[in-house]
Amino acid sequence: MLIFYSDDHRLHHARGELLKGELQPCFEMPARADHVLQRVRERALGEVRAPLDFGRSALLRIHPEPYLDFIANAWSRWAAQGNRADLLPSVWPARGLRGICPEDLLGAHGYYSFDSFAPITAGTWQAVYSAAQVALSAQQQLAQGASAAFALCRPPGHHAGADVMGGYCYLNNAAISAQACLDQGAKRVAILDVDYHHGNGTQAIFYARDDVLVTSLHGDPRAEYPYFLGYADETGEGPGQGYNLNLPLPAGSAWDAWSAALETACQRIAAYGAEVIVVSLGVDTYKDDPISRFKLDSPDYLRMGERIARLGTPTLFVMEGGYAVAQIGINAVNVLEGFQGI
Ligand code: SP5
Ligand code: ZN
Repeated sequence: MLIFYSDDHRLHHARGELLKGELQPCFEMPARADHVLQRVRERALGEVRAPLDFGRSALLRIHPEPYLDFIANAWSRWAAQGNRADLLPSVWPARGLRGICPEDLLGAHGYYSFDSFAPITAGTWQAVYSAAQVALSAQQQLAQGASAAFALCRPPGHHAGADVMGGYCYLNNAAISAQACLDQGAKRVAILDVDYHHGNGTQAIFYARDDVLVTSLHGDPRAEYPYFLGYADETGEGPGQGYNLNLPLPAGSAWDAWSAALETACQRIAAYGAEVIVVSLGVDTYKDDPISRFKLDSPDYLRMGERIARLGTPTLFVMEGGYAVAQIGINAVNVLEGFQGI
């Protein structure tokens, strides 16, 4: 399959994230994409191509213009105030506060985020813009008849809502490409989110719609980030009622339990009659992931790819999380090799 990748991901390299009361090195780092790319090449998975530039219009189908402008302009405004450190939010419009976007940058960053895990650096906009173009370039391959393509996106996207960043995510690459499929004539698109964390942004974007079925396997939000979405009783609303499927699993879940949930998701996708599947491919389900608590092992990712392939539907793989950096390439590429039946 074709692989799309841009070096621009390197432009986003934040100094730290808040964990246990301290600023620690970011788990979401450039080396992640390097390892995946290296493994893609080692295994000769397919040709690696630079993305085309489709401009802002496909991004605007998911994200409102003021949100894009905020990300695009925040750093220059911040630097003009004499700042050099990352812009990191710390105040949010929670219950009892008003959702009015303030003029002040720290306030505006709080308005456009839901946690402290989406810092803005000098290169963040270029990196997230290019990641979205990577996803759109891979999507174009499917539109032209390919049975699969891999968008090696970084930063990831599935926590980003229409106008809210968080969880290392700014632009929702999977949602942008799912919408592009619809805009080019597909009637039913399914998203299968296998990242360890619930894809709260993706769910929120499509929650009231029946043209995108969102399915997600993830750590139970009672115990796991992002905490405030991802319960099994979230099944969609209005016309979207019945088109959201959450499969939360307890900490410690290994392939037996995980693959049973995958079976449930795949059967739902087959019943839906999806014309395209967008896989939010996070491999932070791995047993040695530093921030996650599932127990998948590297060969399990081959089985994962095989099961997805059995749906017999054109599939776009979009890179999401995975923080066991040395194994991320093996695990992500195993899914793709399992899919291809290598
Ligand atoms: C795309 C993606 O995978 N985003 C994940 C964002 C998770 N950030 C919050 C991490 C909270 C970590 N709790 C850590 C326990 C470490 N022992
Ligand atoms: Zn994750």
